Amino acid sequence: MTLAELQELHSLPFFDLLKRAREVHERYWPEGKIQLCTLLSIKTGGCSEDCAYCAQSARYKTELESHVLLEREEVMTHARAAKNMGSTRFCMGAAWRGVRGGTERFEQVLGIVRDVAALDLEVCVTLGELGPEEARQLRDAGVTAYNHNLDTSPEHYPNIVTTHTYDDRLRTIRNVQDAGISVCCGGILGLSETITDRLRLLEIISHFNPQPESVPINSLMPMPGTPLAENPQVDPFDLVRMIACARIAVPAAKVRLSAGRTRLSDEVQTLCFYAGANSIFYGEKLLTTDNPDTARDLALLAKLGLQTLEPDRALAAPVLDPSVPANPSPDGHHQQ
Ligand code: SAM
Ligand code: DTB
Ligand code: SF4
Repeated sequence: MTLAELQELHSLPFFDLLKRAREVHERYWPEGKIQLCTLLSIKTGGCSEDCAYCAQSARYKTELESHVLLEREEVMTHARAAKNMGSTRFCMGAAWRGVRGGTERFEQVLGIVRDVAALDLEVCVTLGELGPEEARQLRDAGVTAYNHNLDTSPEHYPNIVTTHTYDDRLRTIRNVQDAGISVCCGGILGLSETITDRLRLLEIISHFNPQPESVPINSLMPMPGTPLAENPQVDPFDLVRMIACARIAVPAAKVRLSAGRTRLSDEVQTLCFYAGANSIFYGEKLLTTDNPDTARDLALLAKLGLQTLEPDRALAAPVLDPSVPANPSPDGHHQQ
């Protein structure tokens, strides 16, 4: 979708936007099930990057306790617990700028991925920058999806991160797609961005070829010690509008209502589901911050009569459409 189309959508009266999003949602997701994903931080803190929202950056004095890469068995304990509580996707995050093939830590991650994949869970990892060879090795080890967020517009990105570029992020996404891994790519609301920045993000994501398999929409969790610690909470109606626009712009993707649910009422979350969100992080912790209790989530899903989605280990990156260019870059040039 173009920016102009997204702007027109976003400025519709609230109910008109919801109606449009609901129509798309029902067409693409007739069963209306919700995907449950569980997160685990396998390597926490001490990151070289300066992402202004992140408690894991080594540049900021945060209250976070860092830890090195977890042992395989410890990760497996968490993965089994996630499976037992009904999660179908296990997402592992590492506070790294990126990973290189041939290093001990990459080999360790590959071992972890193989073990988790053997549990018949969808395996998602978010390890920062990846080259083509690393992406292939992750796919061979059993990774079904790779999370790499663009977070905001290319125009606002340099105000949030200076240690890597938007193009670096796009390059990793291309490498992941070329390896045949599904891409999970979304953003954060609450980074002092404009509505145009939010819609630019959706414009770029909607032009991916293939479109991402999932689009996480995070609301900033303000982390003490980071530059954005005092940012105000996002207006819940703006969050619902963003979810609705994401549903329309990337219709076949799971739109994940991600960080920030602890600050949302059941009623606002319900509006998000109505507008097209069909995935949540499930379990009491995100990477380093809190997430709602599982009992509260299950009670809400039951109240709404929403069923949960089964795992899809065969998940492949959606087939590339040869009639459209591969990931046009934000300035209109094509990526290599
Ligand atoms: N280091 C890897 C990377 O940057 O891609 C993976 C981990 S990173 C923590 C994954 C994503 O979590 C970020 O891209 C961002 O969208 C989200 N995130 C991190 N801190 C957040 C916060 N305080 N509030 C909301 N979302 C956050
Ligand atoms: C995503 O978009 N959100 C998740 C996951 N992908 C890796 C991470 C949210 C992190 C929230 C802050 C924290 O727990 O540190
Ligand atoms: Fe590091 Fe990722 Fe946090 Fe940025 S978002 S500081 S790359 S862990």
